[in-house]
Amino acid sequence: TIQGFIFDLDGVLTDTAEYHYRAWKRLADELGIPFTREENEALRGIPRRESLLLLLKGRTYPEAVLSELMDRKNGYYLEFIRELSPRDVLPGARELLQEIRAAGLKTALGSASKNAREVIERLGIAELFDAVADGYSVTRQKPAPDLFLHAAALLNLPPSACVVVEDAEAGVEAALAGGFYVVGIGPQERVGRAHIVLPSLAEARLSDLCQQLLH
Ligand code: B16
Ligand code: MG
Repeated sequence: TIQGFIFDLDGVLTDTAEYHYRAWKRLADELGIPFTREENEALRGIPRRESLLLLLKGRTYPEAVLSELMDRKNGYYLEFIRELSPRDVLPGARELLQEIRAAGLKTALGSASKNAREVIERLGIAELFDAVADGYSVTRQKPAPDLFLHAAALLNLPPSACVVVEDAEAGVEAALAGGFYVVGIGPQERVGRAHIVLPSLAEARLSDLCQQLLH
């Protein structure tokens, strides 16, 4: 039986991908590296350092420069997310979180972002989580299952009793590798390996999800 839900943040509960894009774009412009919205899609769910390396397209820099570039991008990102408010929670997300808690099940965040706590505070949904696993929680990133296993451990639940909700291919793979039920948010080409695929959380109801996952 299902006793907990672990939610990815960017792309599932809110669309911070747009702000990540604008911040990376600004950095890329400063470096004279072409970077499009389409290329940004490849950074979905990918941690900061790996994202930078993808953006650099094989250009190499000393470690100290890489650190400075990551800090610079994060500074731009922090400027953008200052504008986040409860209106930026994606349709259906808050309602589903509330429904899960009202049913007596547990909720956790499972995000690769080091800014995850700040984002959920600004969205006004921080108090809807029993636990937070973020970019500081584990070393091995998605598609390794570590982040979700950490979140499940914080909830005191085995993976087999938890559902992971993810929008990124690497996140779906991470959840499958950990032995979780997986709900994929987005196109079949990206999250088709999940047990259930939905376009968004807009119509998602707890009873339907559980029924479809356990059938
Ligand atoms: P930060 P998620 C991910 O969030 C984003 O999708 C990805 O674009 C970003 O690079 C990553 O977090 C790290 O974010 O730079 O804030 O630590 O989808 O795992 O919630
Ligand atoms: Mg995501």
